[in-house]
Amino acid sequence: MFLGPDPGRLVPVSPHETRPAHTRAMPRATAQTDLFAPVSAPGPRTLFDDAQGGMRYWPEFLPEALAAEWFDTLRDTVAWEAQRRPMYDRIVDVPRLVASYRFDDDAGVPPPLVDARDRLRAHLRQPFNAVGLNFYRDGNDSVAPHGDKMHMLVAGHPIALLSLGETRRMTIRAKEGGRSRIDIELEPGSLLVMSHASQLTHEHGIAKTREPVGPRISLAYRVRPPKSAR
Ligand SMILES: O=C(O)CCC(=O)C(=O)O
Repeated sequence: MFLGPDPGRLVPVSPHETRPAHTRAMPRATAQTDLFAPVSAPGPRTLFDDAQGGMRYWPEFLPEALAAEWFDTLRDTVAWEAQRRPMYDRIVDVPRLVASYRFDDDAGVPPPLVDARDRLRAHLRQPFNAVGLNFYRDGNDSVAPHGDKMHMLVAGHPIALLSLGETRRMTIRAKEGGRSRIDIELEPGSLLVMSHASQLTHEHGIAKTREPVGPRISLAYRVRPPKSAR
């Protein structure tokens, strides 16, 4: 359910939509969206719906002080990697730092990632077993529009994105049907949940910005297939 006015600055945009965001009706949740039913935090706001829950946003999933503490700890303790990847005929820098962990056991995993996993497992009732981290150092860092690689996800389980540090804008676009667009400001302590199905129908990305913006860390929790199955 989405109730305006919009304190989280959620800005759904469609080529045919002229009404202010807070006056627009949003799709009703289906019975199946109870899969994502919260047990604690208020909300969520529905960005769009599908048979597996669509995309939903909880602006204050984590207390502010805890989000700030986790940001500092992860910035200082994670072994961040600067990656390079082929693009056309060149090798280019991935425009952010990355890291990842699997929860086969919790040894060597920074405690905030285990705490966040446990909160998300309880909140969403999903068996998250892996987390990918992104560190956007400033407005020059970004992630190109994409959907997650389906063969690296267990079907039916959502992806949960926790945001720490500075707010950055994510743009979500439908792949077909007019490429309608949603811009959402991912605030510190917020949670964005994307259904498995939505990775086929929509792309999400964070563009570079010229606005002065400090660092942000995102934690993307997923249900990955067993390693032997890859
Ligand atoms: O930083 C974010 O919130 C998005 C990260 C993302 O799209 C990804 O890890 O695939």
